[in-house]
Amino acid sequence: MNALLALRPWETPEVTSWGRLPMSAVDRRAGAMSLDGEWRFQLLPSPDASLSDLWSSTYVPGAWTLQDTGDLPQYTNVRMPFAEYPPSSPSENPTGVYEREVDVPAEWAGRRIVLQVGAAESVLLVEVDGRPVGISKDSHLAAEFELTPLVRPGSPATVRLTVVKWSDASHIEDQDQWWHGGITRSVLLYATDPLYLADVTVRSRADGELRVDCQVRHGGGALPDGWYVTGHLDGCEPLTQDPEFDRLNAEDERVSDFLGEARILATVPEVRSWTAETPELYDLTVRLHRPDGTVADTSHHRIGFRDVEIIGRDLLVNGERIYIRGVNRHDFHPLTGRTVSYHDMRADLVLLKRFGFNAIRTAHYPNDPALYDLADELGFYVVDEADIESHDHAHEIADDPRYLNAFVDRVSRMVLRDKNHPSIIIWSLGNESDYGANHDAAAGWVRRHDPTRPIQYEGAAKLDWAATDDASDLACPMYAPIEDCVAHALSGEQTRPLIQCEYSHAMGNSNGTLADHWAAIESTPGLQGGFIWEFWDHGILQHVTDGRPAGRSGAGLYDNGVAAPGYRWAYGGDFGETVHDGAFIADGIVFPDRTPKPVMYEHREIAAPVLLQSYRHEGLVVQNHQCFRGLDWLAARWELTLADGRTLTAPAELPDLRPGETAAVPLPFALPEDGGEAWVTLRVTTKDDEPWGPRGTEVCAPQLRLRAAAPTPRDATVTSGPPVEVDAEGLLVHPLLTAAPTLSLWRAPTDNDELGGMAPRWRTWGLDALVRKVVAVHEDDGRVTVHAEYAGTVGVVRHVQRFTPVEGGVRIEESAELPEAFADVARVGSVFETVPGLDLLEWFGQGPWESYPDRSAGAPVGHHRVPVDELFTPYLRPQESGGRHGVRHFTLSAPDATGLAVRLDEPRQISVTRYRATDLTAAAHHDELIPRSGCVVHIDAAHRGLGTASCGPDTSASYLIPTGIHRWTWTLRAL
Ligand code: IPT
Repeated sequence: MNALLALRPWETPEVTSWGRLPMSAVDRRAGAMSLDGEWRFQLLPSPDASLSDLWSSTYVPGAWTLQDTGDLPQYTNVRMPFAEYPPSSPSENPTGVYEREVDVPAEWAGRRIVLQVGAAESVLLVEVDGRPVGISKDSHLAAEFELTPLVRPGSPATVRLTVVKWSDASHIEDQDQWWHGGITRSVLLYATDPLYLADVTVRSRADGELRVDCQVRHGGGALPDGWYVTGHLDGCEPLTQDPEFDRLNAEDERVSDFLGEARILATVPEVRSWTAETPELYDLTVRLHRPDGTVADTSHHRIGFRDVEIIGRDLLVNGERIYIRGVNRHDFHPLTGRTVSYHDMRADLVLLKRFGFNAIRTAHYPNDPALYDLADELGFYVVDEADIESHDHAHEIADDPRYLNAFVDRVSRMVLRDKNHPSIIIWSLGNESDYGANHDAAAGWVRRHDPTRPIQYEGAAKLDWAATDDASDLACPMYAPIEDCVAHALSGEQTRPLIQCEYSHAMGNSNGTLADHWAAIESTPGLQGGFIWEFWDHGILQHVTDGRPAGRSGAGLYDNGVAAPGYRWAYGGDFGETVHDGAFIADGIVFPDRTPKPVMYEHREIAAPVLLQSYRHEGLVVQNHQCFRGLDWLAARWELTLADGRTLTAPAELPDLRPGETAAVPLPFALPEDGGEAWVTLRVTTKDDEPWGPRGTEVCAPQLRLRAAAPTPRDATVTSGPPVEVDAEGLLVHPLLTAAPTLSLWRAPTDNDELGGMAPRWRTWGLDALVRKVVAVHEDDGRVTVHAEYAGTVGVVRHVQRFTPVEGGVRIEESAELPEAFADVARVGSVFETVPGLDLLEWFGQGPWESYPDRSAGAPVGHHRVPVDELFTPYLRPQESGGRHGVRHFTLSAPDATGLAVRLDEPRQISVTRYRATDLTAAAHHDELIPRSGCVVHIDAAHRGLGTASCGPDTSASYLIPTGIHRWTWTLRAL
């Protein structure tokens, strides 16, 4: 038996590693030999099981749970997937054994040889040629082992990596995500000189001050004399070692015999400082020289000069108060799980940049190292979070001395790895692990090692946002109602910045009131933003027939958020798990293929670098809504939208404004007298190529209303045309409709409706199956009035429809009286269905993307046209989708321009889809939906806000539907 296994390290939390090298910020990826690729593989039922002679193969890096090994992904949120208490793990404990031969290059003779395993979950045991090498835990940080005495350059060595899936460590890796097993980041082998740069710590301030601290170790023990370091920073004079701080040479009495230290000090003149808006980076090369001047080791860093500090209750970057327009991001890919490529990470960040995000919390563990390089380069503020979440057993573990070592180990190794990234402005001690002495120990380590950055930990700060003596330098609540945040900021008690670590839960059709959050944040000193939960819908691409994950072969089998026929996006329960948390894993602002959800446009507008503030005295007020940049990187064009269908454009000259400044600019159009309602939009694009978007990429489109609609004259009643026809049930008979307009109070419950408790209530009230009864039908003068009752289980809605013939069609005046028993319903409105063939929706109202009453800030008013099939947003679990807010009129037409036209009495919420609300309610996955050939059209007198009640606050009271009488009027005409 493997000697390492005999120690049962998977049930020993005190053992965080054995034989593992210290973590360091010296990046050895460049120049290393990659061991990625196919490895021999066996999946054992437990770590104690014997190996057989039967090897298969599997790809590294990659989760074995996605590679047809028999072990599948499982999704649980808070609860552990097994019943054992910490530090125990179940006896059925899949254990992957990876093996391959490695040809150690002959030219590495005399060098120090190191194996790096990028990430393995959750316990890694390393052997070379049958000899034990080391152990490591922490599924999201690399582990390095020195192989020098074990391998012979020029000869092959057999490397065996054993990965135990469940362990004491699983109990502190209980994050809200899929459980996988395997080696999820690259494996590599590298060589250094026996004397090497063991660590490099860069401190670079916004005023150009640079300090580089180098640690040097000697593989052979004592440090020889005469070694020195130099540095090179682009655009600067060569950097030399600080003579006052030479701990490399034995003549210096402070020198230690096994650890050398040297320091470089410099001041960079006219430094270009780093911010997320201006990610200015400098290339720093640190060289370790032998006494004869030759170079023994080199370390490259892309550094940024910036300051981060907290003064009072403000978090400042380079002395400026910033806003955190953040998102929580997991390492995720729909085919490869937690294995993500550089290319994919770049695409994530580019997309976020295009939609105005400036911050990332690496929820809930240190991400792939390349993520931070990209954040430095593209410009993001990062909260780097340690791999600690003990959610299910949080209270017990936070003070459990057996886990003390693990807490400090995980936090300190993250800081040691990542400390030189300018993007990282805050360290996070982890997530949802209560608060105990183990956190204080970790915080103490960080405060000593890196006094240049604040620490946050939600679990500490939540006990008292105003405390000053806990492990968190910020109050960083999750899902706090905005009123509570405002009240705290106004209370006079606030002691530290308040930035929500999670807010606006993006599960399904969600993120209601995001704009209201931001209105409060930007008008309340003490509030600085937050991180939306979360970036990804973690849907795994799965074969529908046999439930297997598509794995790496599934590349390209999805488009626009939808899986190809025969595939679907799996969520909890779809791999046959009995213990799971369903679709709670699908709560991102992008689909599993990174297609943006409509909320992204909402965010883009909220985060706009330019705002249109007001329109007065024939002029517009433009504001620079950034913290550091001018507007010179942007180009713009004015657009005037008139109700009569015209859209005029004019070139725009953006004023020269510093951050926060405003300027009045003349209205670029003479407003036509006759145009009715009028809106001006500033279409803002990038002026030049940006690293995240080519020249001409739309950045925002702020809009202002210039003129309100004049009251529309009523269409004259006609008596000569065809009479209005209703059937025996009092239902309108119309050649273009296959289902007459009836009253609807039901929407296919959103995840917020379900988990927030509204939908269960609506079902109890019978709103999904109201029983309609005609009470009376009157005809007078060509008009028909139908009185009906819609009965639920606890109340009856009286509904009146009055049909009046008008030129070319019919006017429909409706009223519905909602009894007190139906307080807070999903919608009040009409629903009807059309004949097939009407495949294009054109409307005047907000768009073009989906919008709802409490999520409509990012959808400008305009004349929009979208094919019906593209109106629907394919949320993973089907639900209310595809709504358009503020619609004044619309047409639904066939290619030959026939069809129907609807004019509304005032801007209303509508939706046009291929699905009835009941179709959507009945389906669990998008692929189960069968589109109807006609359109299902909803016109709502009132539509409830979306809120975020699946995890966090519901919508606010102003977006709820009052009881009492609702009235709405619309006309229906044939085109
Ligand atoms: C919170 C978690 O921190 C996050 O990981 C995720 O689970 C999120 O909620 C919901 O999706 S914890 C929650 C119980 C408030």
